[in-house]
This record gives sequence, C-alpha cells and structure tokens, in this order.
Amino acid sequence: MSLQLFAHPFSSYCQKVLIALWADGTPFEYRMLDDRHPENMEELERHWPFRQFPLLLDGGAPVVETSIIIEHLQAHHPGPNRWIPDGERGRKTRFLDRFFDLYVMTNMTVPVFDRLRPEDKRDPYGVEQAMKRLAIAYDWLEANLGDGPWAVGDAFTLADCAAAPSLFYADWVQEIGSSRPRLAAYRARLLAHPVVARAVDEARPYRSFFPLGAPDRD
Ligand SMILES: N[C@@H](CCC(=O)N[C@@H](CS)C(=O)NCC(=O)O)C(=O)O
Repeated sequence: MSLQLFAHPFSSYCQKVLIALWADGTPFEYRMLDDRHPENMEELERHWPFRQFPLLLDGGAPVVETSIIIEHLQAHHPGPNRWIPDGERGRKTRFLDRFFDLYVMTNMTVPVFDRLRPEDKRDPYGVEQAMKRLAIAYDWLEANLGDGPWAVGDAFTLADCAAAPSLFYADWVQEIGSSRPRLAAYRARLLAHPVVARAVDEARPYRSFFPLGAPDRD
C-alpha cells in the first residue's frame, strides 16, 4: 500500500508527522503543497475541505489529524518506534501530545496568524491572552516534565513528535528563557535529535516567510 503525505516543510504540524515517518524509515511520496504544485492542494481539498495539512493518503484513503496519522502509522506501517506505548505510559503520552498541540502550538500560532491579518482586523487582546497562556504552558512544563531524556522517559514517542515543532516555533514567539532550564534543555535535546534536525534543516529555506521575523539562531 503506497503512502502519500500532503505537506509543506515549514509547517509545524507537517513536521510532527515527518519526524515519525523519518524516524521509522517509512517510505512515502511527498506531495508538496506550494505554488508550483497547485494540483496537490486541489487534491487535498477534495479529501479534506478544511484545507488543513498534513494529510496522509494510505492506498487512496485519507487520514487526517496529526495524532491520528501517527497512530495510524503505528497500527498499519509499524517501524522501530512505538509511538504510543501501552498502559499508563501511553495515557501520559497522549496527554502530553494534547498538551503540546493545544496549549503550546495553539497559543504560539495566535500571534503568528494575527500578523497576517489586515491591520484593521487584528486582535491585540487575543494575542495578549495567547501569550499569557503560552507562558503558563511553559511554566507547567518546567514544573512537570520528567528528567527525560524524552517527554515520557527513555523512549521517543508521539509526545516528542508534537513537542519538537511546537517548542521550536514557540520559542521564536516567546523565548522560553533561562528561568525555565528544564524546558530549555528539553527543547535543545529535541533539536539535536537527527530527525528533528532534518525537519528544521528542510524548513530552513522558508524562514523568511515567518510572519513575525525568524530570529538568527537554531
Ligand atoms: N489539528 C490539526 C491541525 C493542522 C493545522 O492547523 N495545520 C496547519 C499547517 S501547520 C494548516 O493547515 N494551516 C492552514 C489553515 O489552517 O488554513 C492536526 O493536528 O493535523
């Protein structure tokens, strides 16, 4: 069964799935979502009218939502990584996956997308609230992350796939800073992981598109 991933290298949610595919060495066709391949976005929209990505086609059947895509890969195209462990560790993995998507990624994207709005449609109060919530998420992680090396102990899981792109970009929006050494060290460990480093490198040519201006680091 052939796998196709509709994705763009600069997209944080696409990186989440690319990290899992690359870490498992799972072969797939990369369906690039850019101006040079309008047919890819057209096909994605036929499968998923929300036009959100990534989208996985497995033998022609669409799979959407990054956590579900990774769960699908584990079930139908297993590799060396166990993305969602069994039992209590699995529940913690799912919880942290939700945490990184809903409390880090979501709040990180508010100021980014606000900047893309016409000036008279911007929402400074919404941005302020999202920045506050992002700081609360950082503080929660600083207090509750284990000693690692990964989100749920020694194994690299779904939670780390979600953590890597969300913390990568969130730190650009609001620095984690030296007052949160445990979280800063976790982000650094993630960026040093070979498949995360690959995701960061493949996205590097697109940094000029970051609406808030990409910092000169990472
Ligand atoms: N909950 C979705 C979020 C996907 C998502 O928001 N993707 C972004 C790209 S990083 C997107 O499609 N943005 C375009 C849009 O929302 O119109 C998932 O986990 O797959």
